[in-house]
Amino acid sequence: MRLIGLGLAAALLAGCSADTERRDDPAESSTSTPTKVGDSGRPFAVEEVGNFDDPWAMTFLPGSGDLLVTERSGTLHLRDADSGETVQVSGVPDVTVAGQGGLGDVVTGPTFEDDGTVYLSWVEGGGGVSGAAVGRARLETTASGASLEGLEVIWRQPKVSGTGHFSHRLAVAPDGEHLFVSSGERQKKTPAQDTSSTLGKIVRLTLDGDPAPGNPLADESGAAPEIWSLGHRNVLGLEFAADGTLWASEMGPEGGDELNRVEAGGNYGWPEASNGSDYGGGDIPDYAEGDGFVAPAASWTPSISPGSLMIYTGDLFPDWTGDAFLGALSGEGLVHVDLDGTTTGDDQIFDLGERIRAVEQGPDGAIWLLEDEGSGRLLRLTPA
Ligand SMILES: [Ca+2]
Repeated sequence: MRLIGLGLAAALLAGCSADTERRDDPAESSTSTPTKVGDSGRPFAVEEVGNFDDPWAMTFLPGSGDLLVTERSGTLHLRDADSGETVQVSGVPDVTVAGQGGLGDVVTGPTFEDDGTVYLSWVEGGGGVSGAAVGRARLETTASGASLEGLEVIWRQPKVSGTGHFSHRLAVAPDGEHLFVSSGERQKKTPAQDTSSTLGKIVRLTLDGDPAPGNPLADESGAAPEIWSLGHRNVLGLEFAADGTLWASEMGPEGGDELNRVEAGGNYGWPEASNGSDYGGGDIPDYAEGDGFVAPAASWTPSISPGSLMIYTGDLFPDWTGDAFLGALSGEGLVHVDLDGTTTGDDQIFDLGERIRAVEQGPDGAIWLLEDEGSGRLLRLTPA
């Protein structure tokens, strides 16, 4: 494992040394173009089971199998598993809708079946600055509707100018004691390497939103104690595998989209290293042995724009158990990456002809997708 101290030292050294030490050599790149699979090659049937306005995230509720769906404009829906009907959930916080921001992720807490605890993320703004907030509430349902009760903000991203790269994806750890949040670099680049800032990081919190004890920089003077890993650009997928490994999908710049295995204290390189380039062709060194950065387990050039990540644990698609699935925005499909524990194998993209914003596994092992923007269909994939 590469530690933060080494990563920063390497970055500083690289900044002072010749370009030849950090060359951008495609031959050394692990980047790939996935095999494209059209309609006829799909091992699944696609069924439309709903429709939402600019949906962003969804999560299935333990027990009932009902589905919560967020819309970026600030609406939360609850879809009944049996009838397929949806109700609007009241008590959602006011959100700032601008650029990539709005209502974001929703996940259930580890005690959901006892107390209805859910976690949400959204963007707060005002005075020309904005940032993501993470809140906790209880979902209460009645015969006629649903509401969020006792909503409290438990963590905030620093507020800065601009409307991009909030990330604000949530994942509850399998230990049931920690909440992980991806905190994007807000298109400011350099904060991702600044350990005093939580921008460009994945943070690890207690379920109350405090910095979790034992975080890797907790004893480092001036460092943000929430930090779990750094050097991230825009992590829009964050998911634990059954073996407890945390995986993250990350939007690269022009090319260089990534699937990363997230390690405590790992430095993932942005903006010092990327298998992509700056928009317009500006060079960014590829990951290279000895650069102090954790290279991606898989990366994609040209971009697929991964907006979400799911690790499959069902048995409806037995060949896919343990594999990673990414919803591709510009790639307009579902990317499948063969995962064998911590090692990635072949990848393929199922061409769906629409930007895919969210991917989740349903209670019965079906794969559920949400299309992006406008009238986004909710799709259910089952074996063909
Ligand atoms: Ca590069």
